[in-house]
Amino acid sequence: MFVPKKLIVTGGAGFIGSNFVHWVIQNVDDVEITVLDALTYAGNLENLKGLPEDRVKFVHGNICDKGLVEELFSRADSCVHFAAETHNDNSINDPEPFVETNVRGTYVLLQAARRFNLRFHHISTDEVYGDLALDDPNKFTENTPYNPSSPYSSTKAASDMLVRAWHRTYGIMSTISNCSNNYGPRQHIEKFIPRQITNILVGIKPKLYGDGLNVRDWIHVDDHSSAVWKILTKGRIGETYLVGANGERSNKEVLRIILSLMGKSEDDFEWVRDRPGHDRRYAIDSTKLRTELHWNPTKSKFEEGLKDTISWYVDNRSLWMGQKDCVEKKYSLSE
Ligand code: NAD
Ligand code: TDX
Repeated sequence: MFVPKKLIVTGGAGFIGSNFVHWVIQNVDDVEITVLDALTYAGNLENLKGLPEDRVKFVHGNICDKGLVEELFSRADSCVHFAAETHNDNSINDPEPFVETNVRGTYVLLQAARRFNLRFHHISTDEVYGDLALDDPNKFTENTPYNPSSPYSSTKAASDMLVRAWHRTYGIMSTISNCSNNYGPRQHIEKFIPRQITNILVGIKPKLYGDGLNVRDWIHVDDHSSAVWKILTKGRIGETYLVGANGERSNKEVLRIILSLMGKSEDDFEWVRDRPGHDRRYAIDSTKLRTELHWNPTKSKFEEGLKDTISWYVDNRSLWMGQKDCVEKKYSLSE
């Protein structure tokens, strides 16, 4: 078992990274965290509010900055790498930052992990496997061939390949996890669930792409965090673990639940143009993680999780209100 004492969390001011830092501080003693985050449009220092200053330090910087990364890695024993450009729609409009951060940024971190012999956990996505037909009885497993569809998922696939090669060639102490769609507090309002919740709150109709039948496999962000901690501390070096909570739902189904929980008619939404290259369905088989590392999700009641998530956006308007106009203006150019 590996016991992290000085952990670097890249992208820790974003959605999943910040929830992971909160989760670790609540659940683990004796570990100090340094968050390295460039505070792009997706990062927000408010996401780290309330954390103890003696255990969590924030460094404003870019993962592509080799000097800074080496300085931080020289004083740490481990790194969980969340930092990325993460939104598919943005990657279709402008792929360049995706190549820079997701591919080159991961390369810079790997070189530093190699030099300072850090335990390195790479956060990735189920999207690297492409998509499944709605009636396909199979789910993604660790052995599914890579087949990414979008500029976003192709750069995540490339970063996974770098991690695998750096393990095999240089022997770095790495693991990879590929997780399904996360939901919960602190997610950027460009993403599906928070976009629809905040649309309803400001009086805009929710927007459904295509025919609304695309399926995503939803997992609560806290369950992702507990899985990452298991893999970081108990995972076998060089291995990949898929993370999922059997949460398959069509987009239309999810939107109807949100509308109903927010006291609206389930049909009170608008159809908009489909995303180019839109993946049809994702589904994760997480048997390896469950049997080998005895991980189980504890927040599988989707309606309950959604209810809490809606409350969070209602209670934290000041965190997203300033961005709402800008996000919707951007969408209106392509919808
Ligand atoms: P996010 O967009 O909310 O946050 C990304 C964070 O990374 C931000 O704080 C941003 O400022 C930071 N960042 C971006 N470029 C950087 C750079 N060059 N240097 C330093 N920091 C930089 O993303 P998220 O949804 O929390 O996703 C986190 C990770 O999880 C990503 O690697 C993503 O691919 C993966 N993932 C996400 C999901 C999901 O459903 N959101 C599912 C599976 C995997
Ligand atoms: O307004 C919308 N209407 C809509 O129907 C938006 C923003 C999305 N959608 C659809 C597209 C997808 O089928 O909802 C689904 C979810 O969309 P996103 O929130 O953009 O997520 P997705 O493209 O599935 O990717 C997410 O999960 C995997 C994350 O953004 C990635 O970072 C992660 O790797």
